Amino acid sequence: MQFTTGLILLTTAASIASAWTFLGYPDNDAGGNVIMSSAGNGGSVFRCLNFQSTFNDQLSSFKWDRDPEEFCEFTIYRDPLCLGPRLVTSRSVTQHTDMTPATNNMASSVLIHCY
Ligand SMILES: [Ca+2]
Repeated sequence: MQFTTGLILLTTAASIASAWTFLGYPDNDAGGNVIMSSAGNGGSVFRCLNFQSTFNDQLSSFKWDRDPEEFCEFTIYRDPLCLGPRLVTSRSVTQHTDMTPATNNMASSVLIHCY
């Protein structure tokens, strides 16, 4: 009986695609081709993602999703290597947002932190 329950739990866990996903777009309302796509499995993560040089200073909107059971946050930075001013940061489970006029076309990197 306990063995069967364990199998069901494993199957359920495997069906969860990712603990978090971040998608970046060059236009508002998730418009244009994706310029940043990253996902991870949670646990302890401290990962800085630089936009490719082609897409530097292009970000106009993004989609963030995370598993409600994972404690993950993201921070979008103005400069590469997750340096410089923080443009957006959140621990929300989902956030689909346009950049503000003050932060549009400025992003160079994204920090993902799960703990
Ligand atoms: Ca843009």
